[in-house]
Amino acid sequence: ANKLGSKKERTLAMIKPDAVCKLGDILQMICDANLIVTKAKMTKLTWREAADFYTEHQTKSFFNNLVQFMTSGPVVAMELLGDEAVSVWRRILGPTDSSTARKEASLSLRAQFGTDGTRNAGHGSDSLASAARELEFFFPSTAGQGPANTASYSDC
Ligand code: RTP
Ligand code: MG
Repeated sequence: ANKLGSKKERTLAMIKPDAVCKLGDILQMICDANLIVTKAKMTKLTWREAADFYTEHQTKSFFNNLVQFMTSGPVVAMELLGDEAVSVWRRILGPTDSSTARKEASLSLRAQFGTDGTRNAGHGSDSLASAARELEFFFPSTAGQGPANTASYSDC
């Protein structure tokens, strides 16, 4: 924790295929929440990659629908950095089911851009441990990655 008692964290945010066209609005929400984008990548997941990413859900009834959806178009994966980034980004996303999200007072990302319980616009790591695994999934660490991307923000 820093002197204000807050914790800088990194989390993996993913814009799912149904919301990639809303990237501009979503970046604004990230910015408004005082999170910064330190890595970003657009990619189309293969069936195997999506199944591997969501391996904890492989026995769930919705698993096939989920993988089908996640491979239906490109996704945008981002590393977000900020105070309590894991929970802050989850709060921006809102409830898993977009219909539930729309019943809440706050206009979350899923309330605005999601459709239902599966097509729900975004993903966020649910813990620091998940964040470490999911960041490694999209942004594998290699030797000599160069200077931290955060440095550039002071010139921006
Ligand atoms: P995520 O992992 O994508 O950030 O979402 P989450 O933590 O809010 O929800 P989780 O339980 O981890 O579920 C992962 C994703 O599976 C799809 N899903 N479909 N009943 C359903 O049809 C159902 N339940 C979950 C959603 O895309 C959910 O985000
Ligand atoms: Mg989850």
